[in-house]
Amino acid sequence: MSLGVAVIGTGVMGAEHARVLREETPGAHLVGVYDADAARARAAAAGTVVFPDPHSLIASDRVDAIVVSSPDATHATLSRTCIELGKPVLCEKPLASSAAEALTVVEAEIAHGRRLIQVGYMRRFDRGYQEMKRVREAGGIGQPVLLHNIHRNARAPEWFTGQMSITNSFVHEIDISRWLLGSEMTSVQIAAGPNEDPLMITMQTEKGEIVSTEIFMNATYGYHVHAELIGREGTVALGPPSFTITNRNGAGGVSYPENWVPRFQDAYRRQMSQWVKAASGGTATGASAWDGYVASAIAEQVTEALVSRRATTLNYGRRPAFYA
Ligand code: ISE
Repeated sequence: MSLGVAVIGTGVMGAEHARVLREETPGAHLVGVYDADAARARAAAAGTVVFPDPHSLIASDRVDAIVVSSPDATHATLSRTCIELGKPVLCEKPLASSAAEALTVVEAEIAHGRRLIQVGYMRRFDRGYQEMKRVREAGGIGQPVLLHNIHRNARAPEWFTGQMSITNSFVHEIDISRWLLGSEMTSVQIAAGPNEDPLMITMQTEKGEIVSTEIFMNATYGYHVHAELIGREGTVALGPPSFTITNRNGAGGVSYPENWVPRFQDAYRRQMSQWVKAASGGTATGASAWDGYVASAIAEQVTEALVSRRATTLNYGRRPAFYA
């Protein structure tokens, strides 16, 4: 039986999720969408239903599962409504706008008694990151000591602040670093360039590993995400970001996309397929509500460290047995 999925919010990511559901997801079909902008909703719906509001979409008998890709501030409330109706959710990152709000989703899910939330930290489905994790787990680089992350956007709107670089962009490194290393982060230190761009964030894990992350929102040349994991016996890093190398005007090299959608297209597709399998009765494989909470809780404390410029101990509690 095909899983009926509907998408709330059809901006850049929601429109892509709707397209992936229509064209590239076996075992599921797009039932319809909701967006505050009716023209945008119609375009993403591509002939399926345009719901008049998020609540009728969630409650519809035809909708078995929901993708939440509306503005960040709405994620937690919509996720909780889906939990109340017992419907699986793929919620775009971040899970909530604050740690306290993210915790309400965790608590609602635990009270419901079944895992319904997956948070869209799609890098976990990127083949490069998966290979890095496999190599580490197989002992291929010995004991990990350092993880270098680079996260560059071509440009951000003028109103984008250092705090937003943390809650909107750096949350990816929080999640992928925990996942790659299988370690929890215990402390953070931050340095900021002019106008808080770039940021250099250094975390340390419970095992003493160092995690360095450059966040640069106006790198101009393109969207570029890179990671290198250093162990006592070797290193493993992501490969080049493009499949081809171009030579032109006396220079040669790889190409960079304008934003994250082309860079992580394959990861988004694999994330959707595996979420659909889990929502149809399989086992969840992506970031849980707990992982979403931890990313938001750390991000919140990093934004405080950005203001105080002090080295900070990170606190976010222990993983409940429900998420073991
Ligand atoms: C954006 O919101 C995303 O989620 C992208 O994955 C990230 O790389 C980018 O920096 C964010 O602004």
